[in-house]
Amino acid sequence: MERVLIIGAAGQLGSELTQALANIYGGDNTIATDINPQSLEKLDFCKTSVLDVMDKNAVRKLVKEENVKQIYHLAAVLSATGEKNPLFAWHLNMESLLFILELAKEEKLDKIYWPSSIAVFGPNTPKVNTPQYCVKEPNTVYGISKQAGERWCEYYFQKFGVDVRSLRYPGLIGYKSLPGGGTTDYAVDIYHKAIAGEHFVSFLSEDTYLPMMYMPDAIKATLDLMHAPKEKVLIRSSYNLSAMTFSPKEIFESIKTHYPDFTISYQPDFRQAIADSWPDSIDDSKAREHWGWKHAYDLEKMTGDILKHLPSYSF
Ligand code: AKB
Repeated sequence: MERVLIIGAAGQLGSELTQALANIYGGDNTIATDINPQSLEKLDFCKTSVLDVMDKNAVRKLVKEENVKQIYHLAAVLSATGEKNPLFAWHLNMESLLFILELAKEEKLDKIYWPSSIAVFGPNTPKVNTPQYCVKEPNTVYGISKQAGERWCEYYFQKFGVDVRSLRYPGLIGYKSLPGGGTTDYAVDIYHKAIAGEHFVSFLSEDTYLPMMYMPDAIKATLDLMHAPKEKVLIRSSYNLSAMTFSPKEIFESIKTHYPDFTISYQPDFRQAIADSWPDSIDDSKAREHWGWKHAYDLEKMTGDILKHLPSYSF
């Protein structure tokens, strides 16, 4: 079995993807790394190591010593956090990707996974059913770094044959980790407030529609893409990916059917402008055509599943 390295394994996507990878490759062949030692404790089903992706020597050493063949590079500063420290976000998001791509080239690694985002789109992008190919003028540092990252991925594939694969995730919603500094993370927090019996204050207005996806679908899409035969992966920048779209009002209403006393109010802040620059919905027909992508969860099904599991989930 190939050795798989996950960088940023304890994050929102990482913790669930790491479990799925360990199920496939085995705990001994799955190496979960994160900069935060404590956060690795919950990943005791596989090998773990504290790692700062900016420490190039340490990453290279680990890859060589452990005979790593695939890297899932998930460490990144997300949209809302990025706006608070743009230069740091650019530095971390870009430098780390370029280094991993170089390492993949030098060490002839088998495959690299790197997540992109709907943040690559901007205010001049068509908002509804946003196509794979269209104007992209992102106006957040996170979006700019993802757009540049996509170009670098395609470049390394075309010039050096690095087998790098990527998805433009919509907002990801899971109950196994806490919100992580993203604009779409209100849709994670809202479930926690509902089960705690608290009032929810939304930082987006009631009618702000954003593309969203439940974590099991995101994990499935990632693994489907990574396991697709090379010749089926025809887009080497990043694939549009979609499951559902809803507004804060609609997710609130879906929760209210289970928690009738739940209440919400709206106080848009700086994240409203970020959300307004992103699409309402995404056309992911290329992913469906090329490697058979199909989602399973809509809003109602996701809410039912989260409210069934979150109350007894321990962090
Ligand atoms: C964010 O909100 O920053 C992320 C994303 C859409 O990439 N969840």
